[in-house]
Amino acid sequence: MSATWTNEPTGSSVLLDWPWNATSGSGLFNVYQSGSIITDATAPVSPSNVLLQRLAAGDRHGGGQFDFYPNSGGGGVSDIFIAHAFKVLPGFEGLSNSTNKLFFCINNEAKGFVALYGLPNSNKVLYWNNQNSGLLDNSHVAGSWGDTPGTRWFTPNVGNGTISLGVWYKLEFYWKKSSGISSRDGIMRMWLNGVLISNYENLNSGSSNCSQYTLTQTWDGTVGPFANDHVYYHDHLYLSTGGTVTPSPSVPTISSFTPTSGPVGTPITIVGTNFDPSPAGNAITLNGISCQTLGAVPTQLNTAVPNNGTSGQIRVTTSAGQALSGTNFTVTTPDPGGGTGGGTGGGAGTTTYTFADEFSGIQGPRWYYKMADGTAMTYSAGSQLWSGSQLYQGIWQGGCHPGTSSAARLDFITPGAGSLHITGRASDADTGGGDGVTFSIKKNVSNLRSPITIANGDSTGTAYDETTSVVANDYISFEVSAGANNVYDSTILNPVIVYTPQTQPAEVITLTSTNLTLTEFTSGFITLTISPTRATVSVITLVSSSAVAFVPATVTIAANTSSIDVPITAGAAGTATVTATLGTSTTSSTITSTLTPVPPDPEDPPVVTVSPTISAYTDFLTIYRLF
Ligand SMILES: [Ca+2]
Ligand SMILES: [Ca+2]
Ligand SMILES: [Ca+2]
Repeated sequence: MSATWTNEPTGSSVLLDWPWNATSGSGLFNVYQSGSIITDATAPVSPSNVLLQRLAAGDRHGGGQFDFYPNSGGGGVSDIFIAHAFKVLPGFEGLSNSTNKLFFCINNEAKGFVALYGLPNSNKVLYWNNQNSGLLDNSHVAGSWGDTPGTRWFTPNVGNGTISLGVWYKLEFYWKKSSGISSRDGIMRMWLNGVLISNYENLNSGSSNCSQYTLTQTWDGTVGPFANDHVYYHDHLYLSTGGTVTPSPSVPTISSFTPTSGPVGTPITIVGTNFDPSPAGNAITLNGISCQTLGAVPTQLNTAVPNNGTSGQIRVTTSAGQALSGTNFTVTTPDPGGGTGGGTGGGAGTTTYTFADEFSGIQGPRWYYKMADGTAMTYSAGSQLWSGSQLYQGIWQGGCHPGTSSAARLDFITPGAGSLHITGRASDADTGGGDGVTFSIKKNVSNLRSPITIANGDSTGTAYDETTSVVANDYISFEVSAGANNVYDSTILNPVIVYTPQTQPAEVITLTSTNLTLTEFTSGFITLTISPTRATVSVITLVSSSAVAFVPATVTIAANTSSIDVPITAGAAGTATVTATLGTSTTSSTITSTLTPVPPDPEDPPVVTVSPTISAYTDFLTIYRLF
């Protein structure tokens, strides 16, 4: 793996490592002998030479074209990693069709490209377009929109792909073909400055190899007029292939959850893969409503129905991507009487942890088997015993034995903020002799109650019953120490801990969105605003009432962010309503598509406003002409 390009698949073979000290060479062709090498000391990868690529004000075509044919004698490559350090200079407006191409990754079925998508003088976001004339069907892919089958746009579905002007970026891109012409196992990933922003692993990418990389701003598409030069600096270009894609898949999956229904406060266990082992690394929503992550291991998450919870799908978002449950969790009206849930330690939302039942040969996720200084004990499956380093020091199901000078220590890690109710009884389990033990219960090192002295022969022992407020990852330690000697010091250890999550404040969300009027077959944005902002990402579902307006299926408002620009593409003239929904909150926009103005006098220079789809089709014809 390259030290500069940290997301390059391991074991890749370098195809091109080009610092832009020249505009061509090593198989890189400067098709129109355009561009120039200048210096920029701030270039991040291979200063200070950079390629200056310019699309001059008023140009309708051009901007230069630089081609590379990977494994040109051997039929291309089945996967390609493209790393690229670039900067877009201030003054850049963007083209009227929103499609500011950066580079192409091409195979026989598609002429795909990465674009800085966005209307002139508004935010530009790194999108992928799998430009093709219907050979590929990606209509199943959430986070994409466009033709079925055919060309679609793929939005950043993991992170923020917004580009600022005048700032250097390190973009990493990975593409892998599908195993068959209609297979859905192609991959497209993008990282911006090392952070994953797009991760699609279920693509119909076509079954032919990538045969061409092209750096160009327009590639023969006809673009509308713009007032300022569009200038890109390219510091470095790096292409490789054939590496092992790891970790793959890193995107979380949800295989099941239990229970499948319950009232507000009901604990939910989510089973799946690739969850973040840190609770804070998993954002959980139920029907779009944020839930607390109460516990996390890679294959299991614990949460509870929030106070304002409503029935719907469960979504888990990690740094690697999102998983959405295939079925709904149903929020029921609570049973006012005792009902079936009225047993001991009850109350909606509580979770009971019984050590004697949950003893296992694995450290965590709740119970940890330690020596007094916190060092982990070692498990023997044959004897089902955790052993410390000192003679007889150990913990087993329902009991423990101290070492000569180091206690046996059982830790319980708190799953989240709330309170713990801790009960049990400490007593002697071996009345054969010795001087007894001391039994302590501590919270984060400090005694939670005064230590219990258990004399040898005290098989009745002393009950404990403690309640304490906690935050996530507070730990409770049950420690048994030997006294003057550790003979006959086996001790009963049977704590039961009832965890009650902190009540979550009811969340009231207001969504608002703007209306938009567009000329038919052009694109624009509506602004979707959320109030108040939320500490977690908000995945908002979008629906258009008709083919007058095309919208992405979902958009994601980043944590602590108040709004997002939602791309809208107008279809044939008419009016559509776009509805945005998050949980029980909803808003609507009116999208008006108007007829294209009467064409100008044929003697005037043509003014062509091109939709992404028509542009895509034009490009598609062009590439087939080139072939
Ligand atoms: Ca350079
Ligand atoms: Ca003793
Ligand atoms: Ca004893």
